[in-house]
Amino acid sequence: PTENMVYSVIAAVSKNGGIGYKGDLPWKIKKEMEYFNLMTTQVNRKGVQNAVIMGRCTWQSIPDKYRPLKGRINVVISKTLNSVPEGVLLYPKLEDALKSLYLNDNIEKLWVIGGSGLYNEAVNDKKCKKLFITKIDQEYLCDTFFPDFDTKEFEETSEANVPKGIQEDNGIKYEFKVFKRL
Ligand code: FOL
Repeated sequence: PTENMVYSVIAAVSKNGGIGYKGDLPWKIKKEMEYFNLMTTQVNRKGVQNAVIMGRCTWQSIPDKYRPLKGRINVVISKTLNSVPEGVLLYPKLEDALKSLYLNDNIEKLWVIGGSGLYNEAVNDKKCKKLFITKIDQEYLCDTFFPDFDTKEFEETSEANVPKGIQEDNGIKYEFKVFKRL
């Protein structure tokens, strides 16, 4: 069982390495958000869903109208939150969540969707096999950043359903990258 305990990271990162500012995304890129929605939602089997695993601040950053993220099992990692809406799972630690989610045959893929604390755990965890990183070709004022990771541990790869080349939405250029752990 433990050999199937794998998961991926998905993040959008600015040129200066940022992922957030004052509890929000530093940018508004509709098509990029649609990519996040598609990648985290789509499954290969019927009757299953993916899980999106996030820290407390990321949970609280999702607009009310989109929260919990639909069509996905929402999992919040927090030692301080007391309650989450019905159907949302709450665990004190990432490892606790992973152990329990892997036992559930109705869950297909596990996605860590932020923020910096969970991203940092994930890039240093051998069970995290892939990083889906959107590189946004602009600098933004940010107060949270994607962690530095050992580039020698990863190589760029291509992936079905991930568009290649430079993308652009309302004047902002970005590129979808996928890295797999070596
Ligand atoms: N990864 C990528 N590639 N882009 C992101 O914007 C991103 N954001 C987070 C984590 N990984 C990411 C965390 N922040 C929503 C809001 C904030 C957020 C993640 C998701 C959200 O409201 N999502 C809805 C939007 C649907 C839509 O506009 O199409 C969803 O259903 O996914």
